[in-house]
Amino acid sequence: MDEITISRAIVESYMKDFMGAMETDVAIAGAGPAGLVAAYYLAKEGMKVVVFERQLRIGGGMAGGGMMFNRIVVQEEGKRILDEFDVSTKEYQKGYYIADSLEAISTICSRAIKAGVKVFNLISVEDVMIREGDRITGLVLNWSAVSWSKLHVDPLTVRCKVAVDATGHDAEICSIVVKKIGPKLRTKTGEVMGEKPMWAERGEKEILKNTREVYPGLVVAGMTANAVFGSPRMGAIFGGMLLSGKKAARVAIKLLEQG
Ligand code: 48F
Repeated sequence: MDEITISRAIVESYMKDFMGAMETDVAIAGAGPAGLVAAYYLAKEGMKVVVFERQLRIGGGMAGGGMMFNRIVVQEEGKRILDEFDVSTKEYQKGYYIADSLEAISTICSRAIKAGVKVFNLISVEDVMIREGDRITGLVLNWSAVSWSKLHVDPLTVRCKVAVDATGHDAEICSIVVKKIGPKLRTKTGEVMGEKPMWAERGEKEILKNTREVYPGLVVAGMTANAVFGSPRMGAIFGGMLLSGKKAARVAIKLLEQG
């Protein structure tokens, strides 16, 4: 056993993937359920996809289920997506299915990676690149440890044809766009309108309509979609996150086809 060989293997293999991430079809911020589901369906269609996740662990809010009870609930349409991923579900009551949140998120992540998605954890998206007449053309990255340590270190940039903001409740990429260039999102106010109080049924209904291109080259998915368009949160029902991820993939593919 040679420690230097182990070190070389890790650095070389990582760098190869990181270099590959410099130019992609779709770059996704956030490896929560919405981001990972979007990534999976994009990769399945042959797109080159990368996901950048701030935290050490993937999965965002899914692993924690509801109030740390590690279970999630999905409705019929959400169950169909879990079936596609081969995640087990049990009918709790007509129209309500329960799944183990750890099985769900680990399986979704595993299937995404096996489909060709490159997931980079411990990297935060801290800015965007806007070119070609008001269009997102890339994401600006830094090690999460840099901001956690309150260091000032300049970032690096990756180019993408389409970016997806799947950063959850804080809609971080959309907020960055508004902060940097003003209220130019395709919302009523042009700004991030902010998520409304818990209303599971409305939140789940509106998330699909809200999952769309919110600025040229930028698609919103998951809780970000509801936060940006001012729709309610929905708590520990996760069907909307899965359906939104799948729709975000369709929206991104359409944008890629349009060129
Ligand atoms: O929060 P998160 O799980 O968002 P989601 O996929 O799902 C929402 C549900 O978990 C739940 C819910 C269900 O009804 O409401 O809350 O929409 O995952 C978002 C991920 O993005 C990461 C963050 O660490 C989390 O894992 N993230 C946030 N900001 C950044 C980021 C950033 N600037 N760069 C990289 N990753």
